[in-house]
Amino acid sequence: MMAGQNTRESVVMDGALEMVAGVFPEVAEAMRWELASQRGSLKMIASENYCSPAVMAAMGNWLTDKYAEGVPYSRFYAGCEHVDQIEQLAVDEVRNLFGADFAYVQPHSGADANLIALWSMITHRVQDPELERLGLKNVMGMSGEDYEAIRQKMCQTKLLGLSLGSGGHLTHGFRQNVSSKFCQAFSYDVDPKSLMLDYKEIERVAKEVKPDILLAGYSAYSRTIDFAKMREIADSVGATLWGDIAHFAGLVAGKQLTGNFDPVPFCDIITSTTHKTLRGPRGGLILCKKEYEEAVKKGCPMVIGGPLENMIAAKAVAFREASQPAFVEYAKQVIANSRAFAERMMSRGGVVLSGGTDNHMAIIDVKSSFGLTGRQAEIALREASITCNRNSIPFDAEGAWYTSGIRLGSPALTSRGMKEGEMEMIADFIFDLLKGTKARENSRAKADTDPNMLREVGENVASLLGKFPLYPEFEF
Ligand code: DSN
Repeated sequence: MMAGQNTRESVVMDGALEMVAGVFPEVAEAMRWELASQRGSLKMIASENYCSPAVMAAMGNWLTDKYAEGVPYSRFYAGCEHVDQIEQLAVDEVRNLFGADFAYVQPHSGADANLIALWSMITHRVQDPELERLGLKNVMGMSGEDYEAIRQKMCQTKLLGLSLGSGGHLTHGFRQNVSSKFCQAFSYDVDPKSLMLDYKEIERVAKEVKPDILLAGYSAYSRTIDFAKMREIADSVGATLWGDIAHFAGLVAGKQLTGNFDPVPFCDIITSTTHKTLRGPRGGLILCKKEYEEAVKKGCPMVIGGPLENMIAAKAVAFREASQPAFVEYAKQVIANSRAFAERMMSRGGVVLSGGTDNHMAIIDVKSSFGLTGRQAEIALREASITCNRNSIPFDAEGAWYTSGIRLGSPALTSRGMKEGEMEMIADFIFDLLKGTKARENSRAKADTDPNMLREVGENVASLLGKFPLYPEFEF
């Protein structure tokens, strides 16, 4: 579809903006600017993507007006026939997509999904056997003392996950996140030399900690996870295995992570977002083995007040899109693009953590490559319309605010149609720009880029973007 045509998508979205403008013009104006900004920059935030106009249309409509606490065909409100149908379609589609026993599509975000999953696992391991011992069906009939004893025991549950510094997520037991407040959180690190997961070390830590729950997943790590090995480690200490696939769900759905790297056959419970490599609306998702179904299904009211059926409709559309053969090609290209970028960056002398990538992201140590903090690099790149995020690297001396690294992802650029050649060009843009940027004395935030370099890279970025229009269906 060429830009400039009066497309169906254009009519719908432009009409929507006009309606918004009729009520609150400044909001509509900012929405138009945001589109212009996304069109006019290279989006390399590894956790972002572009969903389809069909996904957008499914989330912005009257479905938002329906309350539907409960699960399909078992709700606390009347009039749920149609949202029941939509939610069930989403559940069936995603179960088929991943080959999971059970799917729960209500979490509003990955963090919600993680909270629900964590409490479900704790419930399954501690509360359920205790209830059985007491001959009770649920906590309703329990004495206060019994409940307090169970609660205390639940809070002693041990969770072992990848540390935040090594690329784990806040919700994996970080001390300032609620996940570390209702259980005991422990962590393992990547190997200090290779900066990769070291399964022998994970096993050693697991034997020492004896976790009830072993977590495999990351937010900033550029390699794959061997889930078969993680299962072995979990089994060796009797732990439940939790996979957080928020970042790479699209690579699993797109059949690029198979065999030992496919989390589904090995994990008891899997959490994800739906908007990263999976290219759906913002939201969360849980997949699990049959035995966790009853606990997970109580995500509302355990964590969430009520499902957002408009977002669930959009998830259903995205799951259907991810089930198409074209999505396999997409996922394959995401990895090929990430590799092409990392290899080119390294060939120029940039330091890419762990010496490359096997997934959708590469993390550059900008401190040792360019003498910059992540914050300085992030700001300099944005000046040239390259959007990425600073990220701490393992054992980072610059801390989590300034950082020594930047994380660069290929999912959004791949959605825009870019291939290996473009990714190599982009690696050159980034290398040249950061090489031409000097940190200001005594500042970890400010830096100055050679104006000629900034202009040249900015022009090159604009020229490249011109060949890959974003949302050409929208003629505004
Ligand atoms: N904020 C997401 C990311 O950027 O990886 C994780 O929640």
